[in-house]
Amino acid sequence: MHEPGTPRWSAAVRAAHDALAGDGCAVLSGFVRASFRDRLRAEGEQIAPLAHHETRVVNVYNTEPDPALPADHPARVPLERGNAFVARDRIPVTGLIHRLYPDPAFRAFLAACVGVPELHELADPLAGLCLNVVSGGRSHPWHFDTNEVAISLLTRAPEQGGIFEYVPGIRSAGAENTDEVAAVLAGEDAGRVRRLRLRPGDLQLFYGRYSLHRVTTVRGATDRHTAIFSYSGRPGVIGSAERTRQLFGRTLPAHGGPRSVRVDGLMD
Ligand SMILES: O=C(O)CCC(=O)C(=O)O
Ligand SMILES: [Fe+2]
Repeated sequence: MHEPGTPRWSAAVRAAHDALAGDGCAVLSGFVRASFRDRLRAEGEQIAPLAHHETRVVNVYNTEPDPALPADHPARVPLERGNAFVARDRIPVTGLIHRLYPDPAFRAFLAACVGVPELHELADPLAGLCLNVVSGGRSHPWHFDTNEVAISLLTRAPEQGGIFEYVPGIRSAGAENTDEVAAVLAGEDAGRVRRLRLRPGDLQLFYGRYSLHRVTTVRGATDRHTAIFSYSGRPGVIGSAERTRQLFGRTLPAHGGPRSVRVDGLMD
């Protein structure tokens, strides 16, 4: 990562770029060296109690469904969102994930993998970097992300369950494809669903805005932890006050400003 332009750097970038282009997802196995994995897990365990827990019934777009929509529209399918986020301002700046998030070499590497000139940290003091905590009996249900690209790093694996499932490219900037989304929600399109059992230290790059995805129910006493790194091609991105309150249970003065802009006209 710190040797841009070298043959190994270029090969790693090419592999991730090809996987993203083909499957909407790239996994860099063992991105975090084995000697750092205990510390990575322990740092996550230390902050996990600071997560905002608020189980809510949501839909796949995280919107208030329009009552005029037909009953079988995917926006009308209720899902229980049971994951909890630790916000950036609760993550010590000395922690590994907080050092990685703004790191210029990390961002340049990711930008090259994604194929964009630059990736900026979000200006959002809560949402740019989070720890996603999924406890036993809970899941992070089917959804689309606001961001085009999601970068995540598993820091603690559950004993059972907690599988990352996704359907690559089920919608595009021009088409919601609600029939197929409804079929996946109804469990009728299992053949299209891909499954990833991530290991601690694996870095995942993922086109979450266009690929329907979820984390299945975690089983056992070990909560599943992932660091979620959010970037944008534009500087200055801040989440809306309403969405921020849903995710973190609070807002900061920064969230009072103008609404963030989406790259398309899709529901969310
Ligand atoms: O924790 C994960 O592996 C996925 C999280 C996710 O999809 C999200 O935060 O939007
Ligand atoms: Fe997501």
